[in-house]
Amino acid sequence: MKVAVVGATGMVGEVMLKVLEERNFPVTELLVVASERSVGKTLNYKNKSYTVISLAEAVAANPDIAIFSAGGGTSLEWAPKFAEVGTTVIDNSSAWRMDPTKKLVVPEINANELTKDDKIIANPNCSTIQMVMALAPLHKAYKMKRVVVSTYQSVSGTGVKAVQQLENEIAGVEGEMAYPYPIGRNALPHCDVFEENGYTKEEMKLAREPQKIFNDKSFSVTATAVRIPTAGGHSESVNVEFEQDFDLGAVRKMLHETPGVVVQDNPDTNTYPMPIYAHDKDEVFVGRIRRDETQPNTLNMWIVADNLRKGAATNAIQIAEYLIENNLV
Ligand code: A2P
Ligand code: 11C
Repeated sequence: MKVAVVGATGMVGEVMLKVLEERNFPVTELLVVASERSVGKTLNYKNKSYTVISLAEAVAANPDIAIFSAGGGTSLEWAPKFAEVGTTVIDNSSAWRMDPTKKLVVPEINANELTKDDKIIANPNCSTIQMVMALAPLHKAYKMKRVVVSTYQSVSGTGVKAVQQLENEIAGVEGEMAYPYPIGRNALPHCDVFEENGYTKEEMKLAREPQKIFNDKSFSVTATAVRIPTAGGHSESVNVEFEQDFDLGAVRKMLHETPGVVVQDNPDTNTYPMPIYAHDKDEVFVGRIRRDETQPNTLNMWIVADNLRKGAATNAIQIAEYLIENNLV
């Protein structure tokens, strides 16, 4: 496969190259693509050096697959240009996610919807991916009615500038601010921009994307998204009410048997998911599994994943793997 990584110099792009390498993705030719600012720089992949090229050069090279993580604006402008020359684009930005003509895919859940005609495929938001990974088997068994989620999101979700802000604050040095307030020793109930309804864009992604992924509008999600001073890994407190009652043992068993999900749950040994465990892992970790004793058919869970991996790079690369395995590219 001739593969283009668009946004290769960015935080997600760097992890994409690492994950492609680790999974021994069938790359016959690699194109590393970034903005004009980075053209001519070099990046490493499998101990070889690659020179960064521009988007126009990459389109002209006609890759089989282009994996984008270069921001929504770049995707809106350039994904159609790749699609026109026959490239299949897997896009990690929010640009196409809610476009009714594009699929929004978590491979373990709905990759079977993909066809050869899908030339622009959207990767969901990181906090959505980890939540739906844990909810999918439970929704199938007990039918979700309503989800209340509060997130604890790492600064890496915002990008390099935010990671730098946290590091500067820890080191006690002045620097550029990515957030309107300090993030060290703080918690900001503010991820992405505010919308007219008083929710942030991140909260509305959590509300809307699951319905599209499950192709089901019979349940609702309400979210509060909070930025905390962790360097990597998003955590979520999830309260989910089902139509049907469940058995807690069966819930644990189902989660345990779900590919890509790891149950870490033993209060006796202080075992529960944490960002420091999830770091650099592709799985979604679930713990603190317990019944909400205040209302029927309701469950509480704590879900953690590496937002740059399963939340972004790994999920996108799993989509590409599915396309190849099923001759869809
Ligand atoms: P560059 O490094 O040249 O700015 P992050 O999300 O970590 O900030 O990374 C964003 C990625 O998207 C980087 O690789 C960045 O390249 C790339 N990028 C940003 N704007 C553009 C653009 N207009 N065209 C192509 N790539 C872009
Ligand atoms: C965050 N979820 O942690 C964001 C990062 O819609 O792809 C990714 C933004 C997106 O702030």
